[in-house]
Amino acid sequence: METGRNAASDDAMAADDVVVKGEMHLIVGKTYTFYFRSQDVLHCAWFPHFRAQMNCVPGMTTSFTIKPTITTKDMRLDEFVIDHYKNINTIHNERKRRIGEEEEVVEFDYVLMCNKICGASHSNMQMKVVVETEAEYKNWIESQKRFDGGAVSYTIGAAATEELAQEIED
Ligand SMILES: [Cu+2]
Repeated sequence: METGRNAASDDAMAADDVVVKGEMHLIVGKTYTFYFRSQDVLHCAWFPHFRAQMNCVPGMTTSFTIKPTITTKDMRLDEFVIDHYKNINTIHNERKRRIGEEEEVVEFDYVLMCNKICGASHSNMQMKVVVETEAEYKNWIESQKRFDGGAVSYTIGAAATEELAQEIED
């Protein structure tokens, strides 16, 4: 039974969960269904580049299904994205120089943000999203730790099998 925010630490079934902070990795071409809940107030999960958003409502579960089709690396090679980020970096670094900070180069990343003004920490509610090949995903996930501290093992092809099963069900 779920008893609170850290309930997973009391649940032996959570031992092989992989809990990561700050970014989400998705395999290109795989279908994902996200389920949303809220433990406090109304939030809104927004993937602006995927044109997908959904309210996260206390007391109920909402969801949407997406299939990312372009990797982060390929997006960074897109002419429009290159031009757009050239402009962003020009404006960004003009400001950096004006306030005496070191210049930096910002690159395109997919992002997940909260799209409801939900409270004082609203502007912290954003996360980098990396869309990558399954081989790249395997490298990344296997560099993470399981909830119980153990090593993570990922089998290439497991995601394709899951997707096939889902399409058959539909
Ligand atoms: Cu918010």
